[in-house]
Amino acid sequence: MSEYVKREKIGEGTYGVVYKGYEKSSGRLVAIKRIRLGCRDEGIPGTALREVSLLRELSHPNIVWLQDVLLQGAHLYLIFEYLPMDLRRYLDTIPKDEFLDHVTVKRYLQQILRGVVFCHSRRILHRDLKPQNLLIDDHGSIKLADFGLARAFGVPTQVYTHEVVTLWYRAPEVLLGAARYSTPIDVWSVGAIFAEMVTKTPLFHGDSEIDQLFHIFRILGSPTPAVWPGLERLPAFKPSFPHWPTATLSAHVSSLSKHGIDLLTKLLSYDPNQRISAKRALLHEFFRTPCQSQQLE
Ligand code: INR
Repeated sequence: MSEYVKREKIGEGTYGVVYKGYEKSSGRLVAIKRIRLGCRDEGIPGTALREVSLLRELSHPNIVWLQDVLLQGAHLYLIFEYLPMDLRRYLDTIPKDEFLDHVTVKRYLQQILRGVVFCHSRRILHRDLKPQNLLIDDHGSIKLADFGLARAFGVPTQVYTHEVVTLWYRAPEVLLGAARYSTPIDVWSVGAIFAEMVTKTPLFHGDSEIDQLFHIFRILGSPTPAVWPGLERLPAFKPSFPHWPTATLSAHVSSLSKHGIDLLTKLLSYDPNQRISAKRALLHEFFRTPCQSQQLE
């Protein structure tokens, strides 16, 4: 850590505190994530360290770069590139009656999907994509942070400060206890984030796993084995779940264009096997037009 200077705390991630800092040699700003390891002699499991080290090779314009991994005493320090803002904070700075313009929404969504495709093509899942770990700069770039850490450390139910982990971006197959899940879980999160960029409000804001599931059911209609084969075999599925009628997503994102609604619907398909992949999403008609105005697209 002697090569870096740690300054103020800028965040509290799932695994530890994030500080702003800089690299002494270059003066370059960095984000320093301090992860407390288990008890003194417990140390970091070798597998976790190997997982984290692999993330250093994830070099892509839409992935926050992990430039260094340092083990010091009871802490693991992850040194990341620094970006001045996260998407959650940015959406919160927009005045009440104003919204992100649709050109920005489209450019952000495209970049988010490019970052996701890059990770998925390397079989790395994010597992916890949300506006708080999408970082933005002053030049229109958006980058994914926190990628791959879930595999190294697991997704806990509480962050280290006891703050609860948000369920708002969690895919229904995860909420229903699927034993095996894959890349579609991140695509679902991207869909929920897309809607939130349009409205500035979380699309599904549950406060428990069942409440989260029912928020999804109310907005998309309750899933049936017809749209989601195998649904009734998922561990947490109950035939007694309420049957909300098939609903129209468009009512919740009314300013979105026809192509936008179509893409959002495909990102939020119930059946993970039918859900569009991040790669295919980038080929969707929605991205064929740059969209000049809110009305045009
Ligand atoms: C900012 C954060 C700016 N930049 C909060 C923040 C407020 C304003 O967390 C952050 C990060 C950054 C950050 O610049 N690089 C990273 C966060 C994370 C990784 S993580 C890298 O993993 O999401 O906590």
